[in-house]
Amino acid sequence: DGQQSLLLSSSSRFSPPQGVKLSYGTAGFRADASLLPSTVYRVGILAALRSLKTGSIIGLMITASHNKVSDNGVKIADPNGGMLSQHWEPFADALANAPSPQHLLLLINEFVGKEGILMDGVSQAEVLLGRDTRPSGDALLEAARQFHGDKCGGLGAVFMDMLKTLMMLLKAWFLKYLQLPLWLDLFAFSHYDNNTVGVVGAVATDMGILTTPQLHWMVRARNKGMQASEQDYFEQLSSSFRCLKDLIPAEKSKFDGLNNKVIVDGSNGVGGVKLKVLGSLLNALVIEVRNSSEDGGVLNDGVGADYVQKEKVAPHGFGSKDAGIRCASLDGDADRLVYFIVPPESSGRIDLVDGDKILSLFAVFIREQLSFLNENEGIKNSHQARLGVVQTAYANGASTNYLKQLGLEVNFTPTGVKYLHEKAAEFDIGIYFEANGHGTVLFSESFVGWLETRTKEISSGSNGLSSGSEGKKAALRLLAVSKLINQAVGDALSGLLLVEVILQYMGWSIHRWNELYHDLPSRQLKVKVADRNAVITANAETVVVSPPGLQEAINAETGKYHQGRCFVRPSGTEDVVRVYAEASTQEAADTLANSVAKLVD
Ligand code: 16G
Ligand code: ZN
Repeated sequence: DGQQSLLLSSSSRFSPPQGVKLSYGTAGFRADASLLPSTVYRVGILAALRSLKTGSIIGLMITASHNKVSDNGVKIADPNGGMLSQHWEPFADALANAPSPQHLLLLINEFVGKEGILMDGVSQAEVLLGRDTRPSGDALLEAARQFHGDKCGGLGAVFMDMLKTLMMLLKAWFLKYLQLPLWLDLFAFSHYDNNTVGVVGAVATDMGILTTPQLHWMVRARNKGMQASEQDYFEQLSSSFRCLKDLIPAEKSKFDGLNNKVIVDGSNGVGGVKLKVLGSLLNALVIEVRNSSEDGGVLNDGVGADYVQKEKVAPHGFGSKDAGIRCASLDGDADRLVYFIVPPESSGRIDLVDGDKILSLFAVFIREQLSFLNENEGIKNSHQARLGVVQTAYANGASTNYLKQLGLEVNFTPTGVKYLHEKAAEFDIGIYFEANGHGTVLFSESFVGWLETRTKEISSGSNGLSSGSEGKKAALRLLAVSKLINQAVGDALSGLLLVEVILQYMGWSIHRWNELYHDLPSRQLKVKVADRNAVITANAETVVVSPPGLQEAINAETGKYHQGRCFVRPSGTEDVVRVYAEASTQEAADTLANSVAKLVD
């Protein structure tokens, strides 16, 4: 009938791709952009439902990070700015793969019932939309918006129509086959009869072109009742950077001209543009951006943090002219950051200063500040902050040794930000980084509250901390770090500012930083297999539990190498099994990786 055809026509504009099984995966849905309109449309529904369920603002980001420019993707930011609750991922998968509009409607209703999502005519879903610079982003954003009203419209017309249709259809089916009118009454059908009264309203606000961490930051800030425009983001980062800069002891800041300049590869994406804005707000640091999206290069093509970290070569636009200068690289959506040093001769190879080393730098600095706090008379009986670091199996073994030797608690989780973030949130200060450059420093609310009280007492002179003492400065510095570094998700822009100000504080060159420890040689390979999910791992992906016998075979190979370490895991973003090997020489790491790759094949 009429309702049915309305529904069919609206969904047929966004029918799911044939023969493709979509999975929410490690970082949302990703695929060739041409396959994604239906997925983004459906994630639009998911975001609205998530907003209703949590009574909070939800983020929807359209990006495929470091993937090639023809790909795109979509992921959700939860109310606290973190990743979508893992408990909703199966629903996301089911939605994306629903073969027909009828299936889609049934799924939604079943889920709404199961989750007890309130559709009371009062609650309103609110979703912030962001996208990176990919050419497909604009059209995909429109697909997401189909379910929401725009800011002025208030109620999402299509969302409303769709739900109305959905309810009608279901009502008919349920009455006919299942005789469940009571259950349906829970959804207060009468409200749907009038177009002007919505049982559900969904408002989507387009925040424009953003880095992924900017959108996560905004969602978090909005839900905390704070100012959350892009300008607020820049203000908060730049003012906390200035605060940290002003707290550098005079005797420590011994700089030559080179040391206040960093050259940044923007991966031909969104990060470079934003970094230019941020840089213009800072006096104490010169940021030269190359490979910004407006420079005309192809996104992630021979540029960007993923390329630099995996290939260990300089990105396009960098060469021996940059030898000795501090260089950094962002990925396509600016949630990853690595540093590197270009060698004097154009050998191509670079010295990579990866996520593990960024973590180590942060750990050294924060540990020092905590020891200043603890040494200080005035706060003897107070909070002993728990500092923890979180890594994955990809962390270079030398970094783990270094951190342990500093006396730090090192924890391991599977690959993927959601796992690391969750673990880091257990500490007063939790630092997490993946070797690939994604990471941040999380401060517990109670510790931030404690720092706030302390620093206020300090400024009113009412406690034992003498003004100008190292204890006071340490408290102020940690508070500034908690404002500078993104609390929602790893953020290359805030990470870069923190690295820069710590280097200035330490008076360290990038070379000095790089000497904290020496990476063990490593090799990564990928193996195409019939079914990558046949490989099942445990212990933060360090052990294969299935297929049987594989781990024993890997152990036997690894045992042949001095300082050998090796693991395999199915990729969450590509249809491959990944192999990682480490050993005392590059040649040994290469051979180990190759022989284990054969075992997997
Ligand atoms: C995604 C993850 C990243 C992880 C990578 C692993 C997020 C936001 N990103 O990019 O953390 O390192 O996937 O990819 O979670 P893989 O499973 O293909 O090795
Ligand atoms: Zn990314």
